[in-house]
Amino acid sequence: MTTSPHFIDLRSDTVTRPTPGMRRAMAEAEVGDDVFGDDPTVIALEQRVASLLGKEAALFVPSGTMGNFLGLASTSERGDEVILDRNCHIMNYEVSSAAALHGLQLNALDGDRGMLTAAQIEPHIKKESLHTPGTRIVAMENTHNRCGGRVYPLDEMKRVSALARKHGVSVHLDGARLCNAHVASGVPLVEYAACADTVSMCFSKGLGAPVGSALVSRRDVIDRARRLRKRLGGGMRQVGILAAAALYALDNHIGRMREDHDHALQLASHLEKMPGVSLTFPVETNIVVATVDARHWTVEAILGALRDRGVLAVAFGADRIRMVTHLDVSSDDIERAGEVLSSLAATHAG
Ligand code: TLP
Repeated sequence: MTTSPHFIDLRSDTVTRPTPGMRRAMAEAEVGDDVFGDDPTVIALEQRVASLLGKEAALFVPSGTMGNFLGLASTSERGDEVILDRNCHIMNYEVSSAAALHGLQLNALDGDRGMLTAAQIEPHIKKESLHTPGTRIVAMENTHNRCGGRVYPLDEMKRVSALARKHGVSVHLDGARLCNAHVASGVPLVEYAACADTVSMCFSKGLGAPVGSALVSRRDVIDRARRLRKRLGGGMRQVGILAAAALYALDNHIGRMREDHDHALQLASHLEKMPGVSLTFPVETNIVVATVDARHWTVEAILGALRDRGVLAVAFGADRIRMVTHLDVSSDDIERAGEVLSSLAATHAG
């Protein structure tokens, strides 16, 4: 679907278009063939992200999906088991890549709004035996997309990490929106990253770059991931043009996420006032998920009514809608979206 500029596009924070400053940085980027290892802008980005997260090395990859896959595949063997939350992105939206491409068994547990605790995980950790797969990885997601952009409490992440280390299990962090977590909680990125062996972080979500994610880890893991990336056809050539956008985003777009979080709270306060609509989760960052009561609305009807009034959102399960704020949504847009929600509420009152 092509969206005309007058739409307020809350479908995802992936929809942002590069700003003029970002486009300039891309146009001016020094580039080289990154498969030969000679793209200076990619090298600068990888060093920057590694140091931002306090790890030895990083790898620029085309997507968060590939970052997650490489994080898992580079720290496991076929037939190993991964423990994760049932609602996480890896379980729900990555086309079973871990199973289909690397033969991993995913053991999904029911987290509390997306959060698994160490106490909950421990009884599920298996030692490899004649009969059982070995648990090789525990995966966490921060912020948690399906659970409304929830921030993983750092203390629990530390406990999960300590448990995993005790059992010789690796930890993967899907940090597609880790910067949102950092801005909302004030926890330094390095502290989150210290809880994990591999971290995937996206530039193409709240950070506002058009493409790209990074996987960060130890040098030997990243060397392995680089080879697997090539196998998947993800070795890119003069990709410094995209790395420049990511560097620009890291320089300019982290602090401003506060605005997105405020905007999400404003949207939530309007949604709460709508008859037959309730917030599914408290809003902590830039994602708002609301449950639609079938006695008042269908998800299709509410999305259609919003679209007719210039606001785009997405279905998020049978009875839920999701709105995501980002840098292409201004305070004026939020005000207008609020008016649209209020007018829909008035139409449906009583
Ligand atoms: N999430 C997308 C959709 O796939 C649902 C979105 O619109 O939110 N981890 C998390 C937590 C994500 O939310 C996403 C994308 C990814 C990984 C995958 O990133 P991409 O789309 O770059 O492969």
